[in-house]
Amino acid sequence: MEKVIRVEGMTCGHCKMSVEGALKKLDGVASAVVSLEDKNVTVVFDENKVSFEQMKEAIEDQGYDVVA
Ligand code: 9UX
Repeated sequence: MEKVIRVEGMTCGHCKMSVEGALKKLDGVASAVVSLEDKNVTVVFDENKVSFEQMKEAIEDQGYDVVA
């Protein structure tokens, strides 16, 4: 499925790479695309393999805040 997750604190291209990279490392995440303008990341994932909670943690581990 596809989900748009709101993320606070991403401002430059390196932030974008950090968040996308951290999500893509998770088993079950097929793609992750950050929009700096929209302050979100669109994730395509297999909900049987990865949970929202795991994705939230991966983003927070990079130092950004997930807005519920
Ligand atoms: Mo760019 Mo993002 O210098 O936390 S990496 S703003």
